[in-house]
Amino acid sequence: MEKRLKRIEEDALNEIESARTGEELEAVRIKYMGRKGLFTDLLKSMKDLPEKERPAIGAKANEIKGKLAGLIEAKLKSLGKKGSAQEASIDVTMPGVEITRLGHKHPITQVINRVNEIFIGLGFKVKEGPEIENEYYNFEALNIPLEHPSRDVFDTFYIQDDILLRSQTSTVQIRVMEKEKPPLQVISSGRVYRPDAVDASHSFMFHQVEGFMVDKNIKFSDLKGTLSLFARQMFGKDTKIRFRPHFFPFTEPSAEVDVSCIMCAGKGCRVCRYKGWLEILGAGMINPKVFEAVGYNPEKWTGYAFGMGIERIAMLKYGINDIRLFFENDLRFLRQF
Ligand code: 2U9
Repeated sequence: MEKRLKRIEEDALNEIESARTGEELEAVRIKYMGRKGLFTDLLKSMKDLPEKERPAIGAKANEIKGKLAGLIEAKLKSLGKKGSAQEASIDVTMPGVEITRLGHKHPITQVINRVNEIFIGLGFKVKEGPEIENEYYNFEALNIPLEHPSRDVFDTFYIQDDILLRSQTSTVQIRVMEKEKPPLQVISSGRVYRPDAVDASHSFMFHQVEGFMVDKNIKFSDLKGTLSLFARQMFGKDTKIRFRPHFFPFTEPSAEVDVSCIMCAGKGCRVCRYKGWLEILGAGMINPKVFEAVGYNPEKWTGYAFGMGIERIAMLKYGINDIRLFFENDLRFLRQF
């Protein structure tokens, strides 16, 4: 009986040792320790032993059984760890997971990129600047006097006395002019902030693109040619532009610029309120006072500047009637662009 027990132990140890999977180990466990396993057989046949030998053999059999059960459990654990490591590794023969829904750029970013692309094609450089600014860059350097209504707390977000959220991207233009010498052609875009009551056409934050060119002998006709080319590339080759006199402190003379309606080509429709024209930007010749602020000689240098609201361009281009849709992060809206 002792010999039989010894052999069972040796066989079981060998089989545990050579088992490679959890299933193989389970098979070993059932073979030796299951209800109809070899240990059960052995214990059953103890009734044939002389009574005085039974306790010692029984104890030995239970000891071996316990040892084997411990070994099987330990091996199962180590196999489990290896198994998960294998699962984590990549099976290059598996078919790939199809990506059915790709993300894409926000419509505002798409419009900014398109505007940049057009002006880059005309030799402009793209520059960025801070959204938190001071009064000098947001107002003074741009010839916006202290009494101007835009400097009021109702029209600008002040953080502290002289610290504010920029209300226009012209701040970037001033910073570039201060650092670099003409000739310059610069375009800059980004968020601007104004404490407007939010409704379908106003937001406390929106995006602007502004551009300027400074060189010798830059004329209003250069501005007209540049904006006409921009409008045709942005809205279609038959787009016309017109200039209406206006006032901005930072440009003189200044104008508001309209494009022929991109919906009805100027015939008149609901979008253009039957005028045939859509106002899309402001522009003008840079005021000599701005040149003086950045240390350029206004007798030597001339230049034009323009600015536009990106949301307005995107709303016209895509036929969107509520500015709030851009900022609600509703994927049903965003997926359409
Ligand atoms: C410098 C000098 C002048 C940028 C300009 C406008 C006219 C303009 C508005 C369009 C709609 C702002 O988003 S909006 O509300 N902008 O009408 N912006 S000229 O003039 C500059 C810029 C930089 C150094």
